[in-house]
Amino acid sequence: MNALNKAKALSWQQISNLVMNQYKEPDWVNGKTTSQATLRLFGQLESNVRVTLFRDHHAWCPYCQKVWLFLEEKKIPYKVRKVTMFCYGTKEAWYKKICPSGMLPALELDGKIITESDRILASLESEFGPLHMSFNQAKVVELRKLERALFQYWCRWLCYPSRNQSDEEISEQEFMQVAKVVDSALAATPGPFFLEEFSVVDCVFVPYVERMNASLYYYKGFTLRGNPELPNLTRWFEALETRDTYLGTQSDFHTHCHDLPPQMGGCYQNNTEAQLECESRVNSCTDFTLPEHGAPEPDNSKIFAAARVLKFKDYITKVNPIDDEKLDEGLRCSLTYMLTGEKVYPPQGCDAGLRYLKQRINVPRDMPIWSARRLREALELTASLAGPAQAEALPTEHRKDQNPTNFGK
Ligand SMILES: N[C@@H](CCC(=O)N[C@@H](CS)C(=O)NCC(=O)O)C(=O)O
Repeated sequence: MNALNKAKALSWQQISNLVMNQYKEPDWVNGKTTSQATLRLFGQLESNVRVTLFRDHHAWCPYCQKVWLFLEEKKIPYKVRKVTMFCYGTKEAWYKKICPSGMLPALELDGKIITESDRILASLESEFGPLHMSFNQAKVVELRKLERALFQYWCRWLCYPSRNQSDEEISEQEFMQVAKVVDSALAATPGPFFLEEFSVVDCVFVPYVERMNASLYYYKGFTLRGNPELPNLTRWFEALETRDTYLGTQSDFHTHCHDLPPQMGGCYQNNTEAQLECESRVNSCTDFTLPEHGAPEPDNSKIFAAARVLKFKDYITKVNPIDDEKLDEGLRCSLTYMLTGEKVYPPQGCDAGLRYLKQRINVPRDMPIWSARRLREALELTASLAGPAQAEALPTEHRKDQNPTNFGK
C-alpha cells in the first residue's frame, strides 16, 4: 500500500513518448491483414483496384468475415467502406441507396453491386480465380452444406430456450453429432484444412465456427476447441492461427459473446456450474487460458494497445459514464501499469468507468487479441485498486453503446 501510494501515474506526454519510441506504424495497405485498413493493395497500384467491400464497422458480421478472408487470401486489391449494423446504430443513407435492404456484406466489382456472400464469392472467383478449388465444385458444395447443417444445430441449441434438462442434452448431442462429421471431413485430408490446402471451404467455415467456439463456451459451458472428441477441429483452429490473414480477422470470446445476442435474437445460457464458471472466466477479461487463441504473444502487443488508446482517448472519455477527470487519471494509471509494470492507485470512483471501457474493447476492431488482453488486464487490475464497482451490464437486445458515430471517422 505504501509503495503503491508513492507511485504516480505517467502524464499523457510521458505515455506518448514511451509509446512513440517503440511504436512502428503497421503498413495498413500492403502489410499484414488488419481490421483497421480501408485500402489493401498487396503491392499493386491503386489504379488496379476493382473491388470495394462494404462491411460492418465492428467486424461483427460473419458473412463479411467470409468475404474479407477470401479477398485477403487471394490478395485481390480492394477498398473497404464501413457501414453501421442495425443493432448498434442507424444505417447510413448513402448505403441504403446502394443496398436498400441495408444488409451486409455487399461488394462493388467494376462498378456493379453484388449482395449475398455466396454470390459475392462466386463473382470474385469468376473474375480472380478460385481459392484452391471452385466454389461450385461438388466437393465444395457438399462441405458448404455441412457448414449450414452445423450452423443450424448451433442455432437450435444456442438461440432457443430449453424447456428442461433433457431438451438441453438433446440439443448438445445433435450439435455434437454434426460436429463429429465436420471433424471426420477434416480428418479425410492429409493436412489440417478441409481440402489439400487452405481453400474457399475454410473461408466458409471460419466465421461461424469461431462464433460457435466462443458462444458455446460462454452460454453452455461447452468446449469446442480442445474437445478430445474433436481432435481435427482443434488442429484446424491451430493451423488457422499460422496464417496472418486469419489472425487479422480473428475475434475473441469476450467480443463474440456480447455481440451475438442482439444479432442472433438472443443466446440462452444453461446455468450449469460449468457454464457459470466459463461465463465468469470470459467476463473477468484476465484469463488468458481460454480456448480462444493459441498463437504466441507478439512483442508489440502492449505498445500497440497503448497507441490505440492514445488515438481514441478523447472519444473514450466522452462516452464513458464517469467523470472525465477521474477517468482520465484512471486510464493513465492503467497505461502506466501496462507499460511499466508499476501499480498506481487510481482516484476513488473510477472503478466502474475503467470496467466500462474494459468491456467495450472489441477484437479485431480496435486491436488484436493479445493487445486487448493486456489492456483489459491493466484496466481490471487498476479498477480493483479503486474498488469493486461494476459498470452497468452490457445490453443484450441492442448494442447502441457501441454506436460508431461517437468515434468520428
Ligand atoms: N445471406 C446473407 C446474410 C447476410 C446477413 O445476414 N447480414 C446481416 C449481418 S450478419 C445484416 O446485414 N443484417 C443487417 C444489419 O445488421 O444491419 C449473406 O450471406 O450475405
